[in-house]
Amino acid sequence: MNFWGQLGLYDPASPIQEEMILFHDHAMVLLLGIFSFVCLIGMKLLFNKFSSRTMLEAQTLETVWTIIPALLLIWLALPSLRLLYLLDEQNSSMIIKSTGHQWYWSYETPVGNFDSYMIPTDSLNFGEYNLLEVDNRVMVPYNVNTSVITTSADVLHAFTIPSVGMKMDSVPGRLNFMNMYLNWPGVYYGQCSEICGANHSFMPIVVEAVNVKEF
Ligand SMILES: [Cu+2]
Repeated sequence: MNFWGQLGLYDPASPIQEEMILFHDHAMVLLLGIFSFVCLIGMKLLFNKFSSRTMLEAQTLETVWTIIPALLLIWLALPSLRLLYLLDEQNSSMIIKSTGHQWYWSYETPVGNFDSYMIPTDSLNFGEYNLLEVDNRVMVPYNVNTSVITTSADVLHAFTIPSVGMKMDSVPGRLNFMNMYLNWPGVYYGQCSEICGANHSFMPIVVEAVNVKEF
């Protein structure tokens, strides 16, 4: 949890999510910079008496206001491309397959196959999260490169874990891949992120990262 409560991004639990937060901050510098500049110019326009009725062209000014934004866009695009290719990186020692169903997830892992249903509110234990706990968590070793493959058995779903920086569509008849590398032991929560029907809100994802020896 950050200073703003739960308004901002989650604390990162994987190198990819750390990179995404850095890129978010990088883009925010540009965004706030342009916003402040436009505000400043707007104020200047309001409070001066200049007139340019007779001005027909200004070559230098046009060159400057074309080249500077172009450079700013490159400054934004290069780290964005770097992050895009980092997301595609695959060198996994383990593969987990998750299949979306209406309305639960099923998993195929090296240690067994199982279904994972949400625990209804009236059967929660003290301290558990409402609408986020499942009966069978996915166990994954931390500090190990894992691939998650996702697909769907019926309609579109989306496999998402915000603190790990994962979000990918689960599409019937297709396999989508993403690398997952967890920095620390812990329990990471996510939810289906593609409207898939009446109980879309009730098919959470829970990944538990454990030491590779326990695993
Ligand atoms: Cu859904």
